[in-house]
Amino acid sequence: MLQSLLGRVESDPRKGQLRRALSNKKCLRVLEAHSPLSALVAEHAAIQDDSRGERVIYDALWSSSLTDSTLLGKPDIEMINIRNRVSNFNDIFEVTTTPLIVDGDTGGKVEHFVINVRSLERIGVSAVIIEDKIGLKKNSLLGTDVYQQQDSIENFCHKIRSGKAAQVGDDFMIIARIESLILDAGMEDALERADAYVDAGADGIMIHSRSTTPGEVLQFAEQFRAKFPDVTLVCVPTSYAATHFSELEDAGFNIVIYANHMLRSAYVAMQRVASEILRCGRTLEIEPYCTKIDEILDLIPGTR
Ligand code: SPV
Ligand code: MG
Repeated sequence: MLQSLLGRVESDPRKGQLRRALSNKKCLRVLEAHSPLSALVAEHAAIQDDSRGERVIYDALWSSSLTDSTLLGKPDIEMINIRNRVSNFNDIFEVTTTPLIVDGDTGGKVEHFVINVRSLERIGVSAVIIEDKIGLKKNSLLGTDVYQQQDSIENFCHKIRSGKAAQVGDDFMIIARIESLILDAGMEDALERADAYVDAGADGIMIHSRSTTPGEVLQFAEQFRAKFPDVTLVCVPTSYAATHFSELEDAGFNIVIYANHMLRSAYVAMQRVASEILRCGRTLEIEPYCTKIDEILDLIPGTR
């Protein structure tokens, strides 16, 4: 029984691809995908960067709690939990080969988290990121405008340790997300938590910020790197959007997540089209904002 479970977990090549990419590249680019179609768009996006002499692609996909919830018309309060999202992950896996990093919210109850770790690992997810909050989770970018509570270091370390003990193979990663800067608990608190979470077995640290400038995450990266030269460091530059990838890469980040941009961009297009059809009384005017019918019919193999 255990043998067959181990066989299934270890036979999925996608899962280990994230660790391989991390050992081959200084820093990975990760794009949010909320559906198989958005995942396909992300997987096919590529540019030639002559200044770096490389073909630039997204190395992994991010399944965001914010966009998965928003897509279903629900608030980002951990109501659409990991188990509700698994079928979406599977649908994405059916049509792509890019590794997936899952936003695991707070990880929930430890007893639930350990089961979810195994489920994610079994279906081929490469990593889960859990944030150190408890109680009713609200989106981090709301900061202190809403009531949000940070977990104790002790509790969160227990969750990390339990998750690591639950996974079957070596490839799956559990990344601990620190919310100290989001909740104005300060840099010292963030660094103390990073120490403790790495010590508890976290495979990486995500430092989140809602500042519109990168100063605090760059400061965190400098101090973290001095102590942990090799531990995976992750950031999500949604609010400090003017900061270039190369600046974060040079600061020592290993994963940069563009966390919600596929859904936000699709939403703008849908709003425009919905109101313009009403305004114009026909669809001719919005054609330039739509994929051509021939293109959509050719997009997915097997449609014709
Ligand atoms: C998400 O994408 O759901 C995240 C990142 O958790 S943030 O929205 O910035 O909290
Ligand atoms: Mg989230």
